[in-house]
Amino acid sequence: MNSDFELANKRVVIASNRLPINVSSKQGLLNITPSVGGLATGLSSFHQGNEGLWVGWPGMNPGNAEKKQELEKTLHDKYNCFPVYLTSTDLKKYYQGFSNRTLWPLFHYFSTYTIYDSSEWSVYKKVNQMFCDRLLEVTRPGDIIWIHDYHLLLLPQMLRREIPDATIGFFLHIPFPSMEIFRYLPWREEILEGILGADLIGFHTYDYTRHFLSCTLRILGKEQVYGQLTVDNRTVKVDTFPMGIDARRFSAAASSPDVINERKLLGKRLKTEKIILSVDRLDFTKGIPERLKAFERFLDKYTQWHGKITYVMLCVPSRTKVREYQLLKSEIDELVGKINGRFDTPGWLPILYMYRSLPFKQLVSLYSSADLALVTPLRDGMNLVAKEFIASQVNNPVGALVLSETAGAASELGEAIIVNPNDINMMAEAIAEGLSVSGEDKKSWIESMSKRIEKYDIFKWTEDFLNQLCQVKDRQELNRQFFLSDKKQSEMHSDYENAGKRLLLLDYDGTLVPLAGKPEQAKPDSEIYDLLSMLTKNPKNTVVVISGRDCNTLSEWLGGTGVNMVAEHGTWIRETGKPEWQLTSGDLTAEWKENIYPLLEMFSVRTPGSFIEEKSYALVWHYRKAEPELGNLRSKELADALHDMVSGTGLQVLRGRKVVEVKPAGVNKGKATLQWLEKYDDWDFILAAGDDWTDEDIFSVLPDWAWSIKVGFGPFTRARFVLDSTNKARRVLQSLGNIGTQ
Ligand code: ADQ
Repeated sequence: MNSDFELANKRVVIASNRLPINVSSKQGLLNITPSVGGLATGLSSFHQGNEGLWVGWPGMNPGNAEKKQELEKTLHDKYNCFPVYLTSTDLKKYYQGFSNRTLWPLFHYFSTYTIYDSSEWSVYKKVNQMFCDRLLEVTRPGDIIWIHDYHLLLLPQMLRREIPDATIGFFLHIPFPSMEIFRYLPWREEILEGILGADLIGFHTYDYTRHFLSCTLRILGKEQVYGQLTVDNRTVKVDTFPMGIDARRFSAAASSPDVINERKLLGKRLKTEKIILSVDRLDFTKGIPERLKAFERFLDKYTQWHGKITYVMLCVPSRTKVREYQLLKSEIDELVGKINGRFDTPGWLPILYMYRSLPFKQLVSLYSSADLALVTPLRDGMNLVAKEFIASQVNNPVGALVLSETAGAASELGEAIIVNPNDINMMAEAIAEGLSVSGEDKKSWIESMSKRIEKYDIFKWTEDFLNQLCQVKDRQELNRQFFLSDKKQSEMHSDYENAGKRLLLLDYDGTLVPLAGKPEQAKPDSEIYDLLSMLTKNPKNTVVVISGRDCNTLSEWLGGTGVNMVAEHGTWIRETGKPEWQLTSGDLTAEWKENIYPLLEMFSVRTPGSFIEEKSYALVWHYRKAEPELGNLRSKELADALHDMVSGTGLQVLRGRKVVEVKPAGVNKGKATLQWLEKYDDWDFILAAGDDWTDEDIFSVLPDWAWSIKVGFGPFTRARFVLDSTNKARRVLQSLGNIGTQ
């Protein structure tokens, strides 16, 4: 499927907390500067080359309507941006509060820093709604809406409610934590449902993707198939997109005359043999105190480097109004003072600490002058600094990179010197290694990493994400064609009405009644009882409930409705009006059960919540009530073990919805269906409905013209049509039943 053409015709509207520019006011005049931070620097390059829009907080709230208008005009005309204005309370509770005191620490595994405050949550919801309202104003049909990051986790669902067929992508720039951490959130369901409003959900690494899918399964009970989930009637895709940078911009700048000049000035000013560099936003996730301690340990041990190196530590101020950040700033100031105080000599200062943002050229001059970069966050979604440093290595000799294993970038930049950022000794040794490594080694490491960074740059990353988003929309469109539309239903009605001999083959669990935790809880309610009775009363109808259930249960539950019944996936049959159940095959045995039972028992003991159901000619292991991931894993193990045991015995192992079943191989719902089909050769209406893999056997033996319906949405089926719930299946049957009575 190629979606390039479609993409080329679409406008991309980005929504993120901050616009890529920051507006402030100096003596009544607007001052506009680029925003700092991974998302803004990364996506700005894309935005500048695209006709699209960007919606977000501009960094200030102009006092009066006239100034607002002036700012909006400038933002729109010069930058294609639309502001969302936040009040000081919004900023306090939504931004400093829920975003940065709840989500940011929790998602970076700092659960002890995490504050749970319901008033902050309320404002978070309100601000997400403000973004939604703004997007509704500025978007037009056909736009691609691309929502970014943890500040706007509820926005995809809010927009989906307003524009059900919108194309919505969501990308998270920070880690998605494991289920064990995420479950701490009191609003975990709302957050997951909020994100699932998107059509495509992207993360930097496979681990984050895996964690998200594990949370949607364990918290919302949503099963995934190849990273695809079904939300209402929509297919939602979850995938990994490691974010790139505008690599050429960095390499070109590093060789430009301006930067060469900057480098010379820097060399003169620093007068040092080697430069060690770190560049971070000042944030507790970046591991700055740990890194300073490692640098101190290095100076203690490797005295031969005294006087020959300078550690340039560049920190950009961030979230300065949040208390934890203020405390961290004091801690860093003290550590720098202590280390410089311990080791400095006249003419040598070990650490040059800059607490500010630097213009692009100066930043690149630092990157390209450094002999060693220290990128050692305690946790980081990706970390673009590591990539920017590598892209700027145009000089000879090139620099070395020490990189934390807990930065998303580590999964792509394996040639770096990888460290555990909590291990001070390991980091001190890595600094020593990075300074001494041969030029040749460094060159080959940097070359390999540069190639990767150039290949998957920000443009490729964006294209990849947006193309996949269009493909998901194409797939949704394709799936929609299989939905039993109103038009198709009217066709079905007239087929039914004109038919003299109708066969209705209906599965029970998951088709007529919703799946229940325990088999005995899925008793027919009065509606289904009345519905079946109504259908069977019509003399033109032959109604067959064809189920995996045992004979007793079916007799007890459905005996009074007048339906024909097929039990145990086709092992037994009981025709309407006949008192006895008949075996469909003469050569069935049950002795094998005593050999298989102990294995199922062992799995039941090891899997809390699972249990065994014994039927006359089948054994079933149920795990619907088990913890979903454990249940899935155990079911695969059990099916493997059973396959080995039953090979050559005439038995078959079936993996159905939350069950593993062993039964005679020659028996299945398809064979039972054939018996009904062959009863008459002049059926002129056939309808079959089922939800499970076992029902695919029914669909596969039906004539092409039969109305076959898969209940519940799944990626693969042989049925011609799909209905998304038992409720809808009932409504369809009800409408047929009504025809007969009119
Ligand atoms: P950040 O946490 O902001 O981003 P990072 O990816 O390192 O982290 O990006 C920082 C950006 O700010 C870089 O582009 C860098 O050049 C710039 N920068 C830092 N200090 C600077 C300074 N003093 N002067 C000028 N520029 C400076 C979040 C996530 C990351 C993820 C990105 C992108 O936390 O894990 O990589 O988004 O998804």
